[in-house]
Amino acid sequence: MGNFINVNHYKEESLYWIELNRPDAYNAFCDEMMDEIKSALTEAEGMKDVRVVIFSGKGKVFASGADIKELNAMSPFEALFPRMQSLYDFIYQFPKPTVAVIDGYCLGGGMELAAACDLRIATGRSKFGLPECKLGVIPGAGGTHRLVKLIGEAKVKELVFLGDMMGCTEAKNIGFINFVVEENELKERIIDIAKKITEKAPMALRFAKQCIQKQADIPQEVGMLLENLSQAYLFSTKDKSEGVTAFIEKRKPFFIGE
Ligand code: CO8
Repeated sequence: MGNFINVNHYKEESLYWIELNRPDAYNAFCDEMMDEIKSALTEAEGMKDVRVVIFSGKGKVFASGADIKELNAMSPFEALFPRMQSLYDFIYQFPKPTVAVIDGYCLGGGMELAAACDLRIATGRSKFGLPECKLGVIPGAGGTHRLVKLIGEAKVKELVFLGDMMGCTEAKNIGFINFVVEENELKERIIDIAKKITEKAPMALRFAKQCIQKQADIPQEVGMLLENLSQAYLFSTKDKSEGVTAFIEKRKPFFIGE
């Protein structure tokens, strides 16, 4: 595993942790940090025994968004091919389950990164918001698209137009946060949740993720066909035989991801 400056990354059993590590800048995303996240993800993708990738933030912040100090140096041409948007697309399409663990501020690009993950866990003191229009820019890394699918047009417009932060209870009520967790139980609860994912067949999770994500963009009959084709493929996997056999034999399945 390479050593990065802006990101801590390590593997613990089948979990791969990516911790945003610029606490002095409230974990704002500088270019190097985004490159490091991409490299860490590429490493996690290649490790067969990694089953879940977990994003967290060092200190009492998840992430405060793009590094505002870099924005004035960015040209319109660079903004046309934004690193952040392409990184978050990579995260959204990532073949393994991803979980964002939020403890503290989750703003702008931080909220968009969380939206690109499959599940979100947050502490009660966390705060969420999309303050980009105060800076003269928009949430340009899935905030006007992926996030709208997740929490709806009206709520995204409210967050963008007013620029106010919302608390964790509201974020849970609108379906952005899956689990609210006490700060002192955070690590334990993350591991409990992640372990439940690791007990499932990896290929089944991968196909389920693709089917679920594509549904909103395709007609129902095409979605059903995608579901059928995915299922037919899964019926040819060793893990499907193992899962069914383990149930019949009343034991835990041992999945190998094939
Ligand atoms: N970028 C750079 N530095 C930051 C950022 C940031 N996003 N947020 C905080 N910091 C730094 C501060 O400058 C400060 O550093 P220093 O001590 O050196 O002055 C340190 O972190 C602590 O910040 P504060 O003193 O402001 O701490 P507070 O507790 O008073 O406030 C807040 C915390 C509310 C989080 C406040 O810092 C804040 O409002 N931050 C900015 C949040 C924001 O506007 N985020 C959106 C950024 S834009 C974005 O994400 C998408 C842009 C799309 C670009 C697309 C390109 C193509």
